[in-house]
Amino acid sequence: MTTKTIGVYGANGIVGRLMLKELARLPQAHEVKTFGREDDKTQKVDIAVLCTDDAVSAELLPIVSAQAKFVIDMSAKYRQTEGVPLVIPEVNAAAITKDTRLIASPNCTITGLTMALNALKKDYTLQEVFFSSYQAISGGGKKLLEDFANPSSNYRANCVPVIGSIQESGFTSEEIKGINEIRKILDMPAIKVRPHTVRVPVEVSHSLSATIKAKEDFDLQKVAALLAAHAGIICDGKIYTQKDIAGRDEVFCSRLRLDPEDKNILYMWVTLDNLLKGAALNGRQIAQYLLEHFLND
Ligand code: 2RA
Repeated sequence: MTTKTIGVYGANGIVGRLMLKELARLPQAHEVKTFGREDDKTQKVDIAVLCTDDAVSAELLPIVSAQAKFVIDMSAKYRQTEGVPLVIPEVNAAAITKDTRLIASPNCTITGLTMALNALKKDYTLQEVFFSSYQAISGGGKKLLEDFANPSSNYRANCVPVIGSIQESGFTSEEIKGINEIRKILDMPAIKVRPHTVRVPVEVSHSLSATIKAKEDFDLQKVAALLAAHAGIICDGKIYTQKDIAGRDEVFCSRLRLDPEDKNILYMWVTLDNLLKGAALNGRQIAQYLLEHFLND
């Protein structure tokens, strides 16, 4: 493969910095250019990676897409746009076709749970998933981390059950993203998703407690085997906390158990590094897929 050019926009943010580290892990070295606010963004690149917020991604997209063969957007801006694949490579890389130009990377909150559901979906008819999230401060970006550093921050020694903005329905924007993104990635528009999202005083890594209902009764051994066999998931009987796995690439599924009265209801605890598999690592894996399948000359 000839050397390709990858442009990273927003390289000074939390995800942007990690993206540069991730791109350095590609199996083949490529030229990586960084673009700050003031830089000329009309240079040609093979892949543009937008590590920017929704508003900046919207501003940049028309400019960079005129110069780039592919654009990977890490923001939420285009995740629900018709025709834009929302991709976790271990789950639905095939949603990227030769005609795709823009790919969205999902919300860190649901990435791990969606991978677990994908593993289970192979053998079970999934109907419903309830989850409560325990989300790290770093998910809220640099500003929230700065706020958290302040001893009087409301996020210190506290759990805050509002992430994003509260909508007319009473759900937050974060919860609505969770419903829509799980459905889109798994291509299961009818699955019921019942979310509750909470910010906890942890700097890195998100956890979710999930309760999953299938049409069939679950077999716990089979569930553990399906999860362990799925690319990117560790399920080995140990219990994983946010502190244990910060800095790790994988999604960790633990505390598997069945409801004592209804064997078609499974409980689990899902933990992942929100900045890695929840963001920069997932974006790098999308770039790697593009390089291997569409830019491999
Ligand atoms: C959060 N999931 O943790 C969001 C960030 N993308 O705030």
